[in-house]
Amino acid sequence: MNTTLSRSITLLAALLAAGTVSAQTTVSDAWVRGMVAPQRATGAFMKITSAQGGKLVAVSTPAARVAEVHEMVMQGDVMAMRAIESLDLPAGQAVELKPGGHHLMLMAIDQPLKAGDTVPLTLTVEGKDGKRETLELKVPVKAAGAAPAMKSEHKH
Ligand SMILES: [Cu+2]
Repeated sequence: MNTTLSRSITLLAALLAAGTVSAQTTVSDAWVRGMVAPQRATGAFMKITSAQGGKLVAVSTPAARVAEVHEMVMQGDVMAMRAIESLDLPAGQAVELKPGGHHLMLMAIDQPLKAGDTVPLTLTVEGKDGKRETLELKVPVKAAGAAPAMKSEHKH
């Protein structure tokens, strides 16, 4: 058995025994877009469901020096993205982070992320009661696809 996996299982068992896993929030279909040089930033996408409702307040990863929650907004005729303080997670409703919409932005990446890599991501979700829940994810990197919003354009 893979040692990292067995260590995770041991940790999970310890957490369950301690009763600290609430499983309030679940994440599915998570992926990170693979990067093409000279990119130093990319996006992470997933579906997040909070059983009781709350908000995503923080994201971090050892793979990037900066990680933010972003939204897409129209600025005049141009779609732009900007960081937001938190992302609302209505109770029992899957919130989809996807290209062209809300996403997690990973920036200042020193080591390009390529298809086949796995990126550890930590999400912090604050419940309506103010309690914070931490989700540790292992997110697969998929090949860089066509996503106009994430590409930088060079005009000559
Ligand atoms: Cu972004």
